[in-house]
Formats: sequence, structure tokens, C-alpha cells
Amino acid sequence: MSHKAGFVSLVGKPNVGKSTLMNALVGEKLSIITPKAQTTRHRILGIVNEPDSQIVFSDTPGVIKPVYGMQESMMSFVNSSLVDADIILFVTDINEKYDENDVLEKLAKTTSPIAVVINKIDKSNEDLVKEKILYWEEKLKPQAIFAVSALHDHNVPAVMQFIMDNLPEHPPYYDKDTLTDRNERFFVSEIIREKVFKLYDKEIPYSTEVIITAFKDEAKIIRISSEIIVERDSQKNIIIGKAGEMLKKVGTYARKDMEEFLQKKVFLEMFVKVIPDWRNRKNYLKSFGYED
Ligand code: GDP
Ligand code: K
Ligand code: MG
Repeated sequence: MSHKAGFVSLVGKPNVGKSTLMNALVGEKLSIITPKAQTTRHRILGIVNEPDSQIVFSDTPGVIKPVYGMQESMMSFVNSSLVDADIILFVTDINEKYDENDVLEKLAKTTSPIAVVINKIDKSNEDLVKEKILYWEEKLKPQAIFAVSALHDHNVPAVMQFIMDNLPEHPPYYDKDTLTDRNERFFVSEIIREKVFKLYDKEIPYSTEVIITAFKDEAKIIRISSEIIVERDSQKNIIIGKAGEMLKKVGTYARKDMEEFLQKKVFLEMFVKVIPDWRNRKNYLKSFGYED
């Protein structure tokens, strides 16, 4: 039997209704599991499982909590969305003025299917809806445009249908029953990966893998040991930075996010290791959790 699975990124400014829409979408289905806000490269907001499909809804911390100011955080969300979203739902409030052209350019260039979701039409009128549909049609040329009210569950099933129609054939990414303990390690390694993506240029993030070698949940603190694996000494030097400055940054930011995610104090150890040509070495791939 074929199986569909993929990541759906909800992107857009704060308060346009991303979370409300996600809840409405997930509410469409009866077999929801573990809708849970988690800070990772993508926050996993909810996973919808069916016997032959798995939809992983996510958005990015940058969009929810702008850290560097709107412009930059929007860019970082667009960049990370481009890395691995299978479907993008670009959510806007019908009453918002949208003028971040660079974000739109990036979105227009992605190869993932995009739907524009014009939300909060209950706070509007038919003429404005028509006007906005034309506006987004011209501006972004998306695969689809939906005018919805997430809050009142108006037109939300059409968005769900769009997702199902565009979901790729893929085995499930997560256990189809529950999120287990193993996933905490996974999310913790994703947090480090996110920092690597944010703090380094070009090929560095793509040549990097993160493994969690120890995860000890003690009474008052969680002790985590991690390894950042790179392919060459020169990359190791870049990761570490002058006098260890860069690695220290990675560690500081990662630890903060981990503490928020785990709701507990974290002691984080990081080592940088060179494994030449790790991508091609099967036993290493296995130990990183990639099955063949
Ligand atoms: P997010 O920051 O993009 O995740 O936005 P939220 O989902 O948290 O919604 C922000 C606010 O907009 C909340 O007060 C929601 O109740 C409200 N909201 C969301 N969708 C709608 C809608 O369709 N109509 C109206 N009137 N309000 C909405
Ligand atoms: K909000
Ligand atoms: Mg939200």
C-alpha cells in the first residue's frame, strides 16, 4: 500500500491566525495525536495520522517570536521553509497590509506548492475578499488561494483537501502511535542543527550532522552531550571559531531553546568531530538514525 507523508509549514506574521488554522485543520481529523508546541528548526505543532498518511504541521520559532526584528526573522523562516517544507501555507490576515517583498520573492521561487490562506474573512466583506484574492494571485501566483475564517471553521476543509492532494508519497516520518522519549533526543539535536543553520554560511550547515551521545534526565537538570560532525578539519575550525567563540554561541542559544522546550535546566556539552566523507559511510549513517 502506498503511503503519503510530508511537512506542511504554516508561515506568516504573528497573529494572522496560524495556530487557529492549524487547530481547525487538525480538528478536521479524528485521529490526531500530540499537538504540541516544540522549538526546533521547525516547531512541530501537530501531527495528523491516518492509516495511509501522516501530515506534520510546523512553523518556525522566528515567525512566532521575532528575535532579530521582523525583516530578518521573516527571511530566516523563508530560508528554513525552503529547506524542507513539502507544502507551504502562507497565512495572511485579510485586514493586514503586506509589504515584505523580499519574502514574497523567496516564496515565489520555492518549488514547494504554496497556498495563500486569506484568514479572518468574518471580519471583512465580499468585495475585500475578491480584491485580496486578485492581489495575491498577481503577487505570488500560488497553486491555490483560500479565503477562510479559521476561527469559525469556514472553508477550512478545502485547505485540508489541498494538503492531501499535494502530499508526497513517503513513509511516515514519526511513529504513528505516540511521540516517545526518543523524540526528545531528536528535537534536541534539531535545536542544535537549527543554530548551525542560523550561525554559519553556505556549505557548513549541509556538511554537518548532530548526534546526541548522552541524555540524562536528573532531578533538577538534564545533562546532554552532543557531537557536531563535520567532514574536514577546515570545517571544524569554522564551527569552533576564533577562541571558541562561535561554538560558544551555538551552545548558548541551543541551551536556551532546550530549556524552554524541556521546561528544565540543561547542561549541554558539545564536541566537534571530523569524520571524513561521513555521508558515504554506511555504519555512521546508521548510527545517526538514517535507515538505508
Ligand atoms: P498566530 O500568531 O498566527 O498563530 O495567530 P493565532 O492563531 O494565535 O490568532 C491570533 C488572534 O487572531 C487570536 O485572537 C485568534 O482568536 C484570532 N483569529 C484567528 N483566526 C481568526 C478568524 O478567522 N477570525 C477572527 N475574527 N479572528 C481570528
Ligand atoms: K499568537
Ligand atoms: Mg501561533
